[in-house]
Amino acid sequence: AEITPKPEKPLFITTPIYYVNGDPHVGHLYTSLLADSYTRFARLREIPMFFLSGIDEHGQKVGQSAAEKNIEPKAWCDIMNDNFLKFFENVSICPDRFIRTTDKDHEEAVFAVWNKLKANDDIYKGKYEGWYCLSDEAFVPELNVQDVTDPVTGKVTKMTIDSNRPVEWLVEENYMFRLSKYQQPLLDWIDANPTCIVPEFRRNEIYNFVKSGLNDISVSRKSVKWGIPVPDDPSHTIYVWIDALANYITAAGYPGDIVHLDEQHQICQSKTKITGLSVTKPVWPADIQIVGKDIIKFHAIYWPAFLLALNLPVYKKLVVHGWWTKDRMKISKSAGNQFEIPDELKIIGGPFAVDAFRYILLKESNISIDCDYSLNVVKSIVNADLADQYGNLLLRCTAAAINPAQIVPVPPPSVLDAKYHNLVEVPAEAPANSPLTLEDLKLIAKINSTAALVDAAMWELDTQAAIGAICSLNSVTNGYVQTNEPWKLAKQLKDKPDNAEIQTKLSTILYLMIEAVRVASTLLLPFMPSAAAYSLDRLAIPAENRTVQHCHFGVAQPGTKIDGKRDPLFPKILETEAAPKAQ
Ligand code: ME8
Repeated sequence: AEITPKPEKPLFITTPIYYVNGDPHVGHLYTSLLADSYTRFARLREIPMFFLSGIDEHGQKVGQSAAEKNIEPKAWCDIMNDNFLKFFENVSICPDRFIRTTDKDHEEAVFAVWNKLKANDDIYKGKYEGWYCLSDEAFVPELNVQDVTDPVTGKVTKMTIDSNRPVEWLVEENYMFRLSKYQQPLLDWIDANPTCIVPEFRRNEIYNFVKSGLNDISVSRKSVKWGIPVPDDPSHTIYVWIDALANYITAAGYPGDIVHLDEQHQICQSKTKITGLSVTKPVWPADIQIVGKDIIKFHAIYWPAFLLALNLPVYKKLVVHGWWTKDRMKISKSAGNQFEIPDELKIIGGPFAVDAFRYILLKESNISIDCDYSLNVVKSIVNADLADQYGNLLLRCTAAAINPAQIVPVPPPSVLDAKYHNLVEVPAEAPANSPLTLEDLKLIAKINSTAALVDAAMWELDTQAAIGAICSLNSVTNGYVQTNEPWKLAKQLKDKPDNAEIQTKLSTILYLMIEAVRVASTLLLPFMPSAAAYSLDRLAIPAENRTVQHCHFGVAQPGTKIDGKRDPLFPKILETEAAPKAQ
């Protein structure tokens, strides 16, 4: 398979901006990891990227959290901003801009959005009377509300059917947005863009929902003080979802179209920073907007409608993923079933626990499913993929018992022939006049075909398939090492140092192993940035050779000194460590 061609403009990728009514948890981490690994992969392909994430600071929900702590809302948001930044940095998530909805340029963009909608008569003054769900910060139609009886107290509460959260009756004079006017334009947009919402079943859901009819929505709140005031009518604040969704165009420079970045917007200044960003071309429309399925309606209906009303192009693709669950229940702040990530990192242990954790989340889930988190999952992935396979392969390439010279070995020139750089189909017979066997060619073909598989999968944000392709390379390499038993050859060579045949065989096998581990490590950089870079350091691969372009056989420089330390990358998790904690 060919590698997908490079796009013309910088790719703009976004995550939702997270509410600061509680600390970040694994759900936020997962969405951000999808964006971070995609960005890192694109950069390995030398594609310019603009990665945006941030926090959603306004609204009743955040305002209440601050009130409960007896802190001014802005001061509370400052504390939470630091928590989120630290969290991101600790897990090597490096957006180019980390936006806050209290940022000055955002407030100006929101004013501009409001004024334009108002000037176009898309906003009018009306009255909202109906249900409001505080947890979702959403107005809820009657059809989506049900009575839920508490089995113990017998108390009846009105709850949303979708998210199973309480609602309250709200009567307010509000500004309304003419969503109904955009029903047909939305249907036309979905019709014309087969991949505007993925997975496809979500696109179908949205299409049917829009088709069934859209009501105008309330876009201001009178009773909420913690928000951006409505221009010329400060007795209202702008509904938190208009404010929040606009963040994506604020970062793109709205009402202009050029990205402005200053120091305070950037995080990960330390060792984890990926690359400096220079954006001189407009980045809007966003190429990929990633969200969880809980907020699909806001992103697949309201947001495109606002964009159409603003006369801006709609994003190219909305990627909607499922939930991380614990015992099949969505992990969330309100359910209180989130776990402490540092505890999980302790269980994983070793110098690269963060990398292992990133790898686990990205391998175990894909965007179409809900995924249950458990210690068994953690244990099996760490032990099988990372300790037994990948980590062990690195040790074997660099171990003195197999590689006593501690160099990238020097195989005969015929092994390094350029014709093997692109070999992906194994010929029927082994080549004449070459030490390469059919087994060797199979491994070379595997090395050469893995990058294209990872590339194709990452383009679809299928981290599970991308990591699966790398695992498959590692597994083939492992099989190759088991079959060829290079440690035996090394032992024989110790006894007969002048035996040219053994020498050739060992150097060829070892060279192939190093090439396989080098390519696997390069392709693992997006998922495990520190561990993979460490492996490449051990193999003395220069920084300029750590790109997708170099993910083919024949790149490692024979004779280069390597680093044969013996510490394992990923210690195995023992049975006792993974046992469920005592109640
Ligand atoms: O909704 N599994 O913020 P939020 C997977 N501020 N992903 C999860 C998850 C889980 N259990 N829990 C949360 C908001 N997420 C708004 C967004 S955007 C303009 C405004 C992730 O803090 C997932 O991406 O409730 C979900 O959509 C998002 O966090 C919700 O974060």
